[in-house]
Amino acid sequence: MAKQRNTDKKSGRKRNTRSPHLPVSPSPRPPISAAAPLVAIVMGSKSDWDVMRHADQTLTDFGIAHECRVISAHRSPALASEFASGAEARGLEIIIAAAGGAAHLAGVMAAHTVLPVFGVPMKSDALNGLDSLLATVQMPAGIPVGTLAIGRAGAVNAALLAIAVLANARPDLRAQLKAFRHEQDRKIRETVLD
Ligand code: RP5
Repeated sequence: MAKQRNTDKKSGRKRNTRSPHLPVSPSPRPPISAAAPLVAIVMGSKSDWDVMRHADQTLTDFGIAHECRVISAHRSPALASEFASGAEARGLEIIIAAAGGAAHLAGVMAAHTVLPVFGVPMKSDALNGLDSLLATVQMPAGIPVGTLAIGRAGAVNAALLAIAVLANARPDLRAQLKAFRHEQDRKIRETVLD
């Protein structure tokens, strides 16, 4: 990637180096593009990546520092617990967890951290993702998981929801999110059917 100027020539304000058109807010919160990831996208298997890459892309489009990795609640339970327990200390603010079938990953993440956890149920071969949806959404009271739609829509919306949460304390990000909504609205209004 080409090196970009970190300061806006006109205003003299620091630039967001991942989204160069956005000035970095002088917010006490870490800047959106801090080297340390603000959002983690974890998934139970590499087979989930084709869907979860849409969450990755959405966060990238908004210039959010994030990390993506495979962690299984069943196949690597110690790693799952270790990752979630250490997430807050590493500066993460939100965890997006995707899993299919007996989809316990989001719940296990939530059990080990007070950070917001958003679950994305993966479409399964056996039950088309209904199993994943119910396993993710039916958390007992006390340990919340915000559950999104099955598959790609859930992956994109988990990222957008994470952005909405981060935007509460980051005015520039909120403006970016509003511009995104405005653009969607414009496209719908301008849609012409043959
Ligand atoms: C879950 O089991 C994963 O999240 C994935 O959706 C599903 C199937 O995993 P693989 O057998 O494809 O690795 O743990």
